[in-house]
Amino acid sequence: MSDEFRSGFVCFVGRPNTGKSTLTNAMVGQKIAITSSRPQTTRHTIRGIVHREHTQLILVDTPGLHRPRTLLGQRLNDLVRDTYSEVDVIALCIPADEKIGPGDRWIVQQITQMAPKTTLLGVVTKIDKVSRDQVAQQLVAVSQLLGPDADVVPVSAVKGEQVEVLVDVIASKMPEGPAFYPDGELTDEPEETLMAELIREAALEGVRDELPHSLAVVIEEILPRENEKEHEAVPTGLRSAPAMLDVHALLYVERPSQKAIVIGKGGSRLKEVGTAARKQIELILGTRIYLHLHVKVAKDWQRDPKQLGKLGF
Ligand SMILES: Nc1nc2c(ncn2[C@@H]2O[C@H](COP(=O)(O)OP(=O)(O)OP(=O)(O)O)[C@@H](O)[C@H]2O)c(=O)[nH]1
Ligand SMILES: [Mg+2]
Repeated sequence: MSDEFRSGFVCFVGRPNTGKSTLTNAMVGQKIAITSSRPQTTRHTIRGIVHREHTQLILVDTPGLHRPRTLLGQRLNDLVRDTYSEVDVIALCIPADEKIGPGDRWIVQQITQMAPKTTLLGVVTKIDKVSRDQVAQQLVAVSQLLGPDADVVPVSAVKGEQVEVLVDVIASKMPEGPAFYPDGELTDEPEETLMAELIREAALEGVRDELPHSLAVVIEEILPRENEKEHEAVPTGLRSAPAMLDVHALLYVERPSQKAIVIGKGGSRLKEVGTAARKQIELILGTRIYLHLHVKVAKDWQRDPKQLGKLGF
């Protein structure tokens, strides 16, 4: 391979819960996208940047594709389709432990229709969950799905297996060109969005049924603590920041019964969510924060165009 610098965009697509965001984080080397065992965790495209000596890859993590049941679902599908035309490589993620189904075939059909010229790559995710034989079988199945021209790479983002191989394979498909982002920049997510997402991730933990889909988080206000001393500033994390921030966030749910669940008995669950989210935010941003969480009902917001607009969809 030549010494030329290569750079470009790759988007990870796939059904919900196939490990796209976990893989994005593993390749970037830091958590920038939230993950959960509930399907449809990711709700906007998230850019993660991978820096290597001769390469810069911009990863675009996308919401899982599925048959939409709400206006939110439709909007998310449209969002993913918009990314097809903007990337050099489309990487379709299929877990090693699930059979290829109509959902995967539908995605491949969409991609070949919308972006017939874009390089398509198969990624078999979660290989730590099955035997080597099963991985081999899934590689064959994905190869058959995508056709003979597509490379297929097996990875485990959780175990870190084959992650660098995937970086190399994607890099080899990128055009020659300069870096798009300065060294060390890992994402272009605004801090406010990161905070809101980490709060939503903490709130997703342990809730069931429809509730995960009904949750949305909005940061209302971020205020630096006035009487904190200058020299107490924490010099770590993504960016330098004041010693302490007061963060006011609103958690939206769709029904009063959900509000009660999220708050918990005597506010106990909300307190747990606040503690978990605060730790994550402090770790990633390197700033001490005080979280003020409030829960509000926005009736059926997933189906309501006006409310969706207010929540940024
Ligand atoms: N064992 C194992 N689990 C994994 C791996 N990658 C992801 N997972 C798990 O799979 C679940 C879904 O992971 P996500 O990364 O949130 O999946 P996603 O494709 O981004 O999901 P959506 O955003 O909903 O489309 C989580 O519980 C992850 O911990 C892996 O390599 N091995
Ligand atoms: Mg995701």
